[in-house]
Amino acid sequence: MANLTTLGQFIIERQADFPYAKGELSRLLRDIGIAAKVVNREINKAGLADILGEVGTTNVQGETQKVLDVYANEQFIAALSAGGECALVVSEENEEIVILNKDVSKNAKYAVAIDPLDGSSNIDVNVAVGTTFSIFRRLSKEGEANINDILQKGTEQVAAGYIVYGSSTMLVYTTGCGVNGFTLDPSIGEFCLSHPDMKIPRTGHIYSVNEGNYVHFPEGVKKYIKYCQVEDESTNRPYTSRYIGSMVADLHRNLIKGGVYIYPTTAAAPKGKLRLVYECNPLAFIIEQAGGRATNGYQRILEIDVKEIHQRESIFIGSTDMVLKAEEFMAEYSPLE
Ligand code: P6P
Repeated sequence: MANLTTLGQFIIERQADFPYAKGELSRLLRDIGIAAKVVNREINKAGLADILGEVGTTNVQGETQKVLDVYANEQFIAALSAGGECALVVSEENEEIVILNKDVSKNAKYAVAIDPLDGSSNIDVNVAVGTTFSIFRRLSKEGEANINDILQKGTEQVAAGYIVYGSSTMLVYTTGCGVNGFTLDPSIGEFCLSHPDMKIPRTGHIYSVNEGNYVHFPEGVKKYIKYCQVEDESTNRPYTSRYIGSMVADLHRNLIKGGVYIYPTTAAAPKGKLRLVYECNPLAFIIEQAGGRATNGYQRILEIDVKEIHQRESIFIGSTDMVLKAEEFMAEYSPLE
């Protein structure tokens, strides 16, 4: 137990990272950690507790809602509401913004965007899933929070992170002063610092993309995929293809080993599939803080104008040199009109 640093201890020790906050952001991050432990418990027994399968509803994305999607959403919103530091939540599972209980949150400083359970179609087949979260200081000073509190560019995030429910459950977050990873120790029910100051390798040999959509990809993506597959010892190619249909898990592996994840435009997703506010922006903040790069093939993700809460965006994210190489192919073969 000697050198164990829990998430709570770490947040307090790093309080100086965000001097403007008097502990509210610390409490908000701890609230998210609490919800993550509750969701983790349910995910780990999903096969037993009859919480697999679908609830027969669809979310705003038209995606079938899994029992655990809905459960996770309820847990995160409940924890944020009870904590009193968050005034407003945007969630993949809710069409509209959720104004949290006004009596408690009227003085709350923050707004949170969340994908409570990304990759949930993998739950029934026991593949890793994830949660992503993005935290902004609210712009509305008094009274009720409103949508403008969350329609802010990714550069305005004060904190962001993800939880990956895999072979172990990890919470990885940044407040703009580097990236730190915490592994849940179920025996004590605490997230413990396991990956201090995470840095993504500048290059790697893993590319993550759904090649089943190849025929619908922009020409630049097709050319980049072929580049990844060419034999060239000097650049450690051919690369390895790793894509498990759960972005948080793919991104986490690439963060540790080096690699690039690409979800470009496709016929089915002409603006890309992933959502800017609660998927692309938080993961872009993390990857940039870890020394990587995140764009839509042309523009830095964090600088993209946010016009609506469920806005979709293409994403090229991971090791800087790999994202830059993909952007070279996009510039040459799929230039912006
Ligand atoms: P496809 C999960 O639904 C998700 O949002 C990401 O986690 C994942 O990488 C991607 O979509 C999978 O989408 O179209 O390749 O099945």
